[in-house]
Amino acid sequence: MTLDIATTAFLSQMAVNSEKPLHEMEVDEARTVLGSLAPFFGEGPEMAETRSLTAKAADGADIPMLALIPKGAPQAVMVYYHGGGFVLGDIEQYASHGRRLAERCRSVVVLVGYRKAPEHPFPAAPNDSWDALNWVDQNMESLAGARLPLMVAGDSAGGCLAAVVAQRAAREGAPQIALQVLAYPVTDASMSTASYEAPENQLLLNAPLMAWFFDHYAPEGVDRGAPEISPLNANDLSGVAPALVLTAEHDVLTDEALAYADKLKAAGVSVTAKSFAGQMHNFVVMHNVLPGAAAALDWTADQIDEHLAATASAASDVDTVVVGAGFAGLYSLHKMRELGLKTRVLEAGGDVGGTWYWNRYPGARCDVESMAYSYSFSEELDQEWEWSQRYAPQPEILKYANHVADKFEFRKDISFNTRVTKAVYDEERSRWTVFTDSGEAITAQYLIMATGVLSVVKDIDIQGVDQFQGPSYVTGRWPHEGVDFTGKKVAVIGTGSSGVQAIPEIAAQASSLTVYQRTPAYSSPAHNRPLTEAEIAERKREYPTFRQQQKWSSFGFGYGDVTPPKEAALQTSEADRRKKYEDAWASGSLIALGLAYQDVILDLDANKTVGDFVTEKLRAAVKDPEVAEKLTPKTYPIMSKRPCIDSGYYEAFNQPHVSLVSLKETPIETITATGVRTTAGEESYDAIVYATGFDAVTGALNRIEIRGIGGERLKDKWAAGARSYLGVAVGGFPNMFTITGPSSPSVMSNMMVSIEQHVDWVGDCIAWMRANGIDAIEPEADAEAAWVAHVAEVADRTVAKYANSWYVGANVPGKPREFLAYFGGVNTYRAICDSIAAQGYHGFKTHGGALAMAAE
Ligand code: NA7
Repeated sequence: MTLDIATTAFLSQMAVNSEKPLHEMEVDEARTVLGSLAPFFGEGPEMAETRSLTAKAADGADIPMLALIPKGAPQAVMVYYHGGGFVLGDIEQYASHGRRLAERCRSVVVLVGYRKAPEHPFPAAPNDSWDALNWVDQNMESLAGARLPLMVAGDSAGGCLAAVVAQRAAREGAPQIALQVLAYPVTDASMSTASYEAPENQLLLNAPLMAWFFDHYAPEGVDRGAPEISPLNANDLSGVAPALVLTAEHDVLTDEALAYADKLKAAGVSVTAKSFAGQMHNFVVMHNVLPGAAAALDWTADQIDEHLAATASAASDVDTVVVGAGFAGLYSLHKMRELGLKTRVLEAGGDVGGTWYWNRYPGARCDVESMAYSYSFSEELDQEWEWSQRYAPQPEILKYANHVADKFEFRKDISFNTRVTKAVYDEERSRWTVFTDSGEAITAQYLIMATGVLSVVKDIDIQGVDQFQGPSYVTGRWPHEGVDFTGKKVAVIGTGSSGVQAIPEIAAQASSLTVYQRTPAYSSPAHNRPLTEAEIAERKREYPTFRQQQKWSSFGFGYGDVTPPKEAALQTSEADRRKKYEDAWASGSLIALGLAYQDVILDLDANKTVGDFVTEKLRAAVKDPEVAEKLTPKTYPIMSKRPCIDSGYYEAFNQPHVSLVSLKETPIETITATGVRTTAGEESYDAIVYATGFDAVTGALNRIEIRGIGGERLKDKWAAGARSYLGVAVGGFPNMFTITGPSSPSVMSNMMVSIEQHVDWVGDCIAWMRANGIDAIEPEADAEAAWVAHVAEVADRTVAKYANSWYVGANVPGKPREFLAYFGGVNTYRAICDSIAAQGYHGFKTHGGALAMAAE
């Protein structure tokens, strides 16, 4: 026998505690014993709403029901019949299983309290089941808010009832059943299959217990072979609803369940059947003790999703689904429209803007100059839009995103407040099915993941975060209405770019500000200022040349990175070096110091000359030497973590109401109800701001259940590191394109330039596929492996390896350590991508069409 270990342990415990078998008990006693198993079913998730309902049976009796309404928009309604041999079990015992089904299958689950034997023998149970089903069908809109697909489901005896009502619905032409979900259903009361004989199947359910059930349910004189008791005996199963049939390897009911699946199939019904290895009868509901229950639930939910998607209306088919309506998503939509492809954009936020929609904290702005951090694809747009400042603040960048969306009428193809939960690739049809939290399933040939690289806020890994009674804020999810800190005592935790930008602005409002710093940042002044009309006019005049310049520069800025530095810091006199660093400092550019000399990011000694220069500057800016000392980075080379540019960051600490706590000296023990407790003691606050960063680059992709060829999950493929080809495509996930994905220049560049480069390249690739009748494209494993190795090797040449930064995933506990971007330069990367395309997409394999290659 190959029972899984959890089942073996459970049965051993039962054996130790057992008194006598159920079938030797009186009915009431057996019901009590079964009821006592409820703790093994666990609690189940919280629902949006639970409703006790009553349907009327044809004979006037009440049929109690429990409707479990999950959070989020449901995709279907499931009428569920519990197991228990028509004698035992009730809707209360099944409530936790129902809640799990409701949440995982995104369905309103209605548990039916059909009348049980022996008080109410056959046909009470199937009649009540039928009446309840019709009640739900007629009241669906009040239950689920809309007319949704209707499913019937059940386990064991409940599986029998589900099968029976599905047959009847087919016979009578209504109600329309989208799917029947049968867990080890009773389908044959003869109890004569081989499953009944096998000694290893006599677990929880056996022939004496089944006989005891049937004796109560269908006592002498009742024809147990009738299809209403033994649905396997139905003559004609054509037109019956599609079925999912799941069975346990060690269950007396397995053979009859599979025989029913086969008979349905033979009648032309679509059936998906699965036998769960190492499992026994009843396993699907025993969530607290048997991991097999979770596996069965996952399988059921996935099958339901896929089945409902397959039957979804043709209106849900498009050429391309784009996930995200930030700058990458908007430009992807534009490109797809240029190619004449029908496209849907799905966006979790309430409007366009991505990063700039969510990050509304005070001081938020981009570290790339606005005239460079903007689209280049439309000369008209370049000429008509006016930036007010060198580094425009977040509201202005968001306004720009809105302007672009209006100008190109993007919104009509975007669904807002719609989060993509899952995407599944069907290799036979070369299509993706994309599932959303609003219950929609959309199929598309191409899937463009424009999900952003800094879009998932990192879980705050500080103890006690939930305990604080006052308001707390996360920079990456700032309230739309803004926050007024006037007169408030505020704590800010985190001193990366977000903290560095927010701290001076919060300090300007708060009566007291304490900054909790784990690792000091290297920051230089942004020298932000309003743009003059002359500057704007000149840049606009130069735009055509400037945009080209950006594309072929090393960071995509187009200023300061067009010509690579030739000199080495270590071969330059100290006086010349200082002059260069002073110029870089005065320039207010994010990259000027790093690009001052060619060896700054390659050589630790050269790097130290820049680090020392910045330290000297900060010590000059900060009046209190003790505070300056704390603010001085000592544990990593400059540029190995993302540098910052600021507007008065160091100077903020000169104000008497601003203080700094070094968490290296006094770590946080916990957040408390009133404030923050470090090893030095507790401090109370009116508000806490977390500027603790993001699950960068891979976070958004890994949070979606993405399944490629053979059902492989992207997050499994990436468990040890994000493997892709060029950061834009992933082997095993055909026709999925990741805009600014891991191992592309992305965060090591001006995102706008990298976004446009990726989207243009993807557009060209799709156009090429269509011109050649190619259905699908994906990287070859060798090409992918070589690219991953190259990206690592390039990063390894730099000082980046010396820091525990988000660049290498070190900020998220458990994340694999790897450099998440290509450090070889935007220009080099563009040349590589162009060359690969010119060679007929070298390193990719294709499916379908004249040029179809190896994999066919
Ligand atoms: P960052 O750069 O990841 O900064 C997060 C900050 O929060 C950083 O100082 C972290 O210290 C600190 N942090 C994170 N977790 C903790 C805990 N548990 N305790 C104390 N301090 C913590 O995120 P940002 O939002 O500032 O910037 C992200 C990027 O957005 C930025 O680089 C730009 O590209 C735009 P640590 O350094 O990990 O010791």
